Amino acid sequence: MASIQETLTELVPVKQAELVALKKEHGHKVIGDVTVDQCIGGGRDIKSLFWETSLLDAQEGIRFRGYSIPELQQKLPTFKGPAGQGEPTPEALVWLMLTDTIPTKAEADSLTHELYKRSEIPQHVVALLKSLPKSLHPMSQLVVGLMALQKDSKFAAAYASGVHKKEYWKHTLEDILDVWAKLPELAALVFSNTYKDGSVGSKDPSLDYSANFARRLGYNKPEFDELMRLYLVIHSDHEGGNASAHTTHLVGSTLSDPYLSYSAGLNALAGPLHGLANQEVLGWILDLQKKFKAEGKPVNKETITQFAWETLKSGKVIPGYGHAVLRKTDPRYTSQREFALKYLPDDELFKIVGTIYEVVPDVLTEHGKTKNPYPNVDSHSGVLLWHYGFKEFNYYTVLFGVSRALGALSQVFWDRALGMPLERPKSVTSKWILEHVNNS
Ligand code: CMX
Repeated sequence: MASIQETLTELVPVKQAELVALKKEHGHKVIGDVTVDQCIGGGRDIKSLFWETSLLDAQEGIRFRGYSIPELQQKLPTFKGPAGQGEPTPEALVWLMLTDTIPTKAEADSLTHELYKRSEIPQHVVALLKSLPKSLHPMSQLVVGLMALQKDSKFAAAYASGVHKKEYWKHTLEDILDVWAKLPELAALVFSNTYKDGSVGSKDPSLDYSANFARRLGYNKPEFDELMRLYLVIHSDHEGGNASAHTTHLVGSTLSDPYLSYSAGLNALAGPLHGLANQEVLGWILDLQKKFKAEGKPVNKETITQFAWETLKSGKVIPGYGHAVLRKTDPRYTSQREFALKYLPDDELFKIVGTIYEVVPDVLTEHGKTKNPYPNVDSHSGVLLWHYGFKEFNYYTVLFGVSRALGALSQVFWDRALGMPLERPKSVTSKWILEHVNNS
């Protein structure tokens, strides 16, 4: 069986030739226009990014290399065996995102083994993380740790020694495998430093990426391992325009190595309109529960509606709802709901999430601003973690950060393999816009 490195060595020239042909035959054709609204409105829907690993449809949601989440659940290998014996593993998804092919169980397992081998964290990084104040947000701690790991970047070393540009992708792949391998370790250290005594649980070579991450965090329950697999799969990639993926791609386009590129992506993920919504949702649910308990009222459709309006009237967003691209319920929300129905149907917070879903879309529609009143991925993840006793919700975005690396860096691999150029779109001033529209 070919390793991931051997598989990609065969594939890279094929994909390079395909891209050359695409450019030669279709390079001059128009795929979109840009309006003034789009220019000053965050570039919504402007087709100007090249992203191979996934594609987002506004109605249908995300597809990874053409496969929807339910299709991944039917086709990708699991920890126990072939597809269908539980949640797919993130390693299997990574193989798919990198190679455009559904892996066999043996191929997915070889990637598990490859990552396990590379997972050690150097002592200087452990010491650095221990020196950080517990009050530093876990996302900031994760970024500090990843930046410190950059000392060992194989791409940066190869570049400094003058390697030919045709070889960039090989060194990039080395870094990417290292980053994927070490991120759960870093994340577990951040968790323990922030909430525990600095020590992490032990890992086991017979387990997969997700179960080992769970053990490092102190969780030892097969059901929680399944949740971790689902979580890491569904948060991994959401095409190229989201802030964390785009930032990673942009920074990578300067030939910053994968450590530098993904640290930048993590900083984008840490914003409340993006990945921080993961923690904000749980805070919002707990606040509403606390408020109505204190007032002696039940949490039901009426009180949730009241709380949602209070949030909107105080000039805040309802976290976990809305999306820049999606115009329907996020299938990542649906897959988490199905997990909850299977494993925790009677959980109190899960039921509240369900009731929120029954009322908030109507509230947001009546409010009249939000283009998409439906839930996104972040509206469900927190209650699943909470159910298993994972209550440190300031940390939740770190889990998102471990997952998003899988998609964003799979694309960085192809950016280097396909020789993608420095990203440099054109900006214009308001004066330029006025002159342009008046003269056209
Ligand atoms: N609650 C209240 N208002 C909302 C809203 C929400 N959940 N979602 C959008 N709006 C508002 C916007 O703030 C905007 O208001 P202004 O015109 O006053 O600026 C208006 O509706 C139009 O926004 P939009 O075009 O529908 O949405 P955007 O593409 O600008 O923003 C997003 C998308 C996700 C940032 C926004 O829906 C939001 O803030 N949601 C809550 C935060 C959240 O859940 N983020 C996580 C997204 C998923 C992820 O990246 O992890």
